[in-house]
Amino acid sequence: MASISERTFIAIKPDGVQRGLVGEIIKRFEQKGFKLVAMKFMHASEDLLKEHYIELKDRPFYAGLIKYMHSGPVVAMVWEGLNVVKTGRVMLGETNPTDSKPGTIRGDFCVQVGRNIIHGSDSVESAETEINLWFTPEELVEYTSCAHQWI
Ligand code: DAT
Ligand code: MG
Repeated sequence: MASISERTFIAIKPDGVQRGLVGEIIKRFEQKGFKLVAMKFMHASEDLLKEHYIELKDRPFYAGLIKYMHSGPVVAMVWEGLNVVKTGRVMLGETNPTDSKPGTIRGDFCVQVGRNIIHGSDSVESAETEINLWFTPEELVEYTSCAHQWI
């Protein structure tokens, strides 16, 4: 059943940070009506990134993907709201920016799959796994958004 407290893990990748897209990306999630639950700016360790992308470990691009993700700081976030996992993926666009429609984050701001600026969980289950991997329970901030009743 759809839950208003569904959560997803979103990360702005090193190219998104370096290209000055942090504010633009956060703005889109705020304006859509999702609630920010956690956020940290960090240089992720290779171990963390390898675990995060463990399901892709046998793909030919895995090593390059880890190197890219480790090449600079990222912004790791948890966003909450009704259908946030699915809607978040729609907001991101397709994995390959070539297939991403204008209006999506990847459709608007990037051109190639190996530099696609943002990560978003692809299911409620993977969101839970990723949130637990990137954040401690104490880092998930509890508060009531004053916009909640209007959204
Ligand atoms: P997504 O990030 O849309 O969930 P994914 O989980 O299949 O896509 O892959 C994770 C990341 O790996 C993706 O954002 C970019 C990179 N990637 C995927 N397919 C690739 C490919 N064919 N060549 C290079 N990088 C690829
Ligand atoms: Mg994925």
